[in-house]
This record gives sequence, C-alpha cells and structure tokens, in this order.
Amino acid sequence: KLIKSTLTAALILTSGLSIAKNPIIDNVFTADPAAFVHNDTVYLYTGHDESPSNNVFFQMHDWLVFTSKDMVNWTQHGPIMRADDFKWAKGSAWAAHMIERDGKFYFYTTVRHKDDKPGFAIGVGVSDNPLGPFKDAIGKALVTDDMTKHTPNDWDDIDPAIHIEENGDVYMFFGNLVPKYVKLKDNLIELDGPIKVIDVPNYTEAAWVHKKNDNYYLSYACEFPEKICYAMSKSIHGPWEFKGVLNELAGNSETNHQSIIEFKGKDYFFYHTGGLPPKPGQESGGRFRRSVAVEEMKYNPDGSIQRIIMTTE
Ligand code: FUB
Repeated sequence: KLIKSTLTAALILTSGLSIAKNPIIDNVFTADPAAFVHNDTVYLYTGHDESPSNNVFFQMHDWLVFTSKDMVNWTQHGPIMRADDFKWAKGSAWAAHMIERDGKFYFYTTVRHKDDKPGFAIGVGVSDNPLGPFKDAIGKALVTDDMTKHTPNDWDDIDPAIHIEENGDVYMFFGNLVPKYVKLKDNLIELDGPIKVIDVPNYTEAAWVHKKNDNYYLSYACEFPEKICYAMSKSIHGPWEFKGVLNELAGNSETNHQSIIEFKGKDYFFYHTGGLPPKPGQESGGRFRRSVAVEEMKYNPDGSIQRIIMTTE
C-alpha cells in the first residue's frame, strides 16, 4: 500500500496532475459529459443512464454532477435537476451544458417536449450554485422542434453547447444530423437572431466549441457508431476547416460525446464508453448503459489536436 501511495505521489509530482482510472465514475452509469471549471474545481455534469438493458432504449430522467480538484478524486452530487422540473417537458434528460455569468449558473439541456409541441426541445435551468438545485429559467422551451425542421426526425434540436466570446457575446451550438448555431441575448434565455446551419462533414450530434489561442475548435460526434471529429476556424461564424477524427469509436457504446477543458495547465478530453463491467445480476455497460472517461489531450505546434489515445480500449 505504501509503495502504491509513493508511486502515485511520484506520478503526481512529476506530471503536475495525475488522472483517474477510467471510467472515472463506476458506481452509476453516466453519459454526455459537460465539464466546467470554476474556482479551481472541475464540475463534471453528466446524464444518468438507468436503462436495465442494452436492448432497452435510453432511460434518462435526471442530471448528476461530480467535482474534482485533482482529476483523480471525484465526489458525486445531485441529481441537480430532473427533466420533469420543466413543467412543459416529458422526460428524456439528454445532453446538457453549464455556463456561469455574473454569479448565476445556467444549465442548457435537452429534453422531450410534451405533446403540444412534439419532439425534442432545449430548456434552460438556473441556480445560484453550480451544484444546484436548478429551476426552469424561462417557463417554456428555448428551442422547440418546430423551429428547426432540418431533418425528418424530431430530435434535430438536441445537445446544446454554449460558447462565450471574449466580448461577452454568447452562442449556442446544437443539433442532430444538421449542426446549427444561434446567438443568445444578454439575458441568456432568448434567441438573438436566426438559427444558422453549419457546414461540416459527417456530423451526427454532440457539438462542443472551445477556443485555444487564436483558434476556434468545433468538435462533434461523427458517423454512426460515433467517433469524434473536429474542425477549426479563425471565427465563431466559420468557415470551419475539417481536421478529421479526434477520437475513434469508444468501445461498445455506439454514441460518443465529448467535452474539452483546460485545467491547471493541462488539456482534457472527456467522453463516454460502454465499458463498465457487469455487477452481480446486472448487465454490463453498453450502448444504453454508458460511463464517462477522460484522457489528456495534446495540441500540435500548428494548433491541430493529436488523436486521443483511449486508455479504455
Ligand atoms: O444521451 C442521449 C443522447 O445520446 C445524447 O443527447 C447524444 O449526444 C448521445 O450521446
């Protein structure tokens, strides 16, 4: 035990920060990571897979959050919000993203809308605390399926991801099969202009935008089963130059969903896999029983990103 602690300490000392063994959460099934750095802490927001079997479609009712100050030890909190906290929604707590402005925390989520506006929708939760609880910030959906009829399916308006520009302008990226973005008003709960379509190849879902130095990066789940691809631009408005696959198929989960952050001088890539082994009397991880994992991410001198090496494979 002493040798193990000494080795761990040495690893932390030589590399600055160590990283947890994947999947980083193993007591509950988690998906769709959205990491957020606040006050020297990583807040890892996740969906919560509760399907009893990989033959039963997503059963997702609420969102969880896990915190860490060292990327090794994670503390579970939550649920921070349930899909049915939106009175106009009827379940499906799919992918979400957290941001902060002026001491308030805004949680952009995917949910299924009730039958008066069928299809998926994007809602916004708000709280004074990043650990919640969150309440509906608007009392209605920010985006409904009838506003985004780009595909025959009713979920082309899922997976919100927010990017805040240095001048304070806020943009929401989202979509399934057709990637889209829209500016938000300063109040963060209204659209400020039209929803625009983005031109990148092989897009499936899970858009995430981040900026490093002068480069904007749009990463997204591509093809199906999903890999993560990415594109680069010098402007939030594009054009986006396709740069290829960033992360290969993540084991047996079919979907893949990434979140990219910088924390204490290192860059990290969160994703999910179906790799959790079975517990007695239960099915193993898989496409509807997913688990969040993380890897260190490295940039090349030209700003492109090195292919992620998955320690989960
Ligand atoms: O978790 C439900 C859906 O699966 C998400 O919204 C997608 O990104 C995919 O991961």
